[in-house]
Amino acid sequence: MAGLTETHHAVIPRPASIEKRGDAPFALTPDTHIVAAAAGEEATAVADHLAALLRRATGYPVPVHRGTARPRPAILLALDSHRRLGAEGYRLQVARNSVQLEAKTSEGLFRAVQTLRQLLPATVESTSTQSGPWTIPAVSVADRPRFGWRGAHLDVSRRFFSLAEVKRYIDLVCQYKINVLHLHLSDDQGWRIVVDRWPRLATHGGSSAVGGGPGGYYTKLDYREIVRYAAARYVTVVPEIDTPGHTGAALASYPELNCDGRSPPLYTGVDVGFSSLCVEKEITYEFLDDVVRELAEITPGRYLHLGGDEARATADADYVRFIDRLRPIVRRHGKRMMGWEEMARARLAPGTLVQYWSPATGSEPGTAPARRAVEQGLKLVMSPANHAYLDMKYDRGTPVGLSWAGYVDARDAHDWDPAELIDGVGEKDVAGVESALWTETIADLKDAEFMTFPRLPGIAEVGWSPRAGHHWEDYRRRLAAHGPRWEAQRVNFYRSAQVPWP
Ligand code: TNX
Repeated sequence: MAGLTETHHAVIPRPASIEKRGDAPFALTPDTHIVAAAAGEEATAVADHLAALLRRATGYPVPVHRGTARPRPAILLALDSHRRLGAEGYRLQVARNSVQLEAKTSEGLFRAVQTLRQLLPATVESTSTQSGPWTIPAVSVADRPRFGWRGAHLDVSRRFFSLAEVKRYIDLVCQYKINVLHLHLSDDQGWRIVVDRWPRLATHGGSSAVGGGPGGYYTKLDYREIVRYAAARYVTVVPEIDTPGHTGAALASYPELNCDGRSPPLYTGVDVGFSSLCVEKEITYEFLDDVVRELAEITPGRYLHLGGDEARATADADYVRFIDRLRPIVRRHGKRMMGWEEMARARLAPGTLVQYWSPATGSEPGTAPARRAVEQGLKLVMSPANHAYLDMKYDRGTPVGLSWAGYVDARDAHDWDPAELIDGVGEKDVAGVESALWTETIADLKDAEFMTFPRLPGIAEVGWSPRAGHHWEDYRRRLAAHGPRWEAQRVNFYRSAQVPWP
């Protein structure tokens, strides 16, 4: 297989197995039908999703049929419980007169659809009708992910992104089999979600942004719409309310949350580590109980992220006491906690997920929180800043971004292994990977796209593809073929000199 990958496909993440078959390609024509043989609404929804995508660029009718009748030529979606594919795995067989997608779940079918898209010409991604030919090479794919967690984090606090912008971000990242959207909903510069019991969080705390920008917030209806839109693409939303630091917007909204009873003004700078909830005050925990309850009510996913990073304005002992108080609140509302690596300083409940963000490796001091998490029997989501931070500049010339973790070019985003970075952290300790897009220097969605592409596909491949066969040379050739796909979608991507763009 290894020798073939370079020449016959440009699929990212690289499938576990993809082989060329001795058959002519399948060609989409005005007569192509989609058949949803799989019982159930969800699989039909995946078929409809594929049909909508194909109609857009081909202009063909692409009707969807339910049941087993099979008009030819057809693209067939089927659920097959006998196959050992796991929740997200799938098989995809392309022959001259049929395309078959099989999975155990509709989620697996959705992942298969993303592979199929990438086997079609790049112009299939256009939003207007293009001329074909619309051929799909005859291949046989058997695929399943290495890790169950492949997240994309988006900081909507430092900059607010509208509902439409968040949807576009979901649409772009789900093509790379990302299955988690981590929304950083609160920080010093902005609180972006309505909490009914504490309305000023949104109306005051959400009224600004970095640099004094316009701000904004999601109503509960908006948030539910994000959750629904993401779920339709098999992406789970993980909301983050950062605590006990990064809480300037909350402290500015309610004087009683401050130890001295006085609200600071809204913060519009880019410093970190100066704010803290008042650990001694009971009202802090009443506040957190309300926030966690209201957020849990509108979040179907099992995790709530409670931050915990850079709490430099909270004394060590206070930090541990704070997490001790937070733990039962999250449990009471039926969720599991997720936190940045610093949280592993405290005792955490079984099932808590710890997100590693330090660029430290091996047994460097910065890796200690990761080991503390593993010693507590917890799993890590890996977001090492020198590989997975999309707010780092690509190089000296990048017009936006930071560089505290160094420059991160396309190769850095792809050339790492989450199970080999840290001494004492192996495959079984890793839940998966996540990119992080902090937005202190990001003005708008165009900037966000520029920082996300072409790096996010590399991180997605680290999370999905088997360790064996992870080669930059092979990857960068596949990556190059995605340039035209992004052009067709009008994605503002960075033309890294490391990639042989066509
Ligand atoms: C550190 S990494 C932060 C964020 C900043 C980011 C900028 C982490 C958990 N916290 O507050 O936005 O650096 O790169």
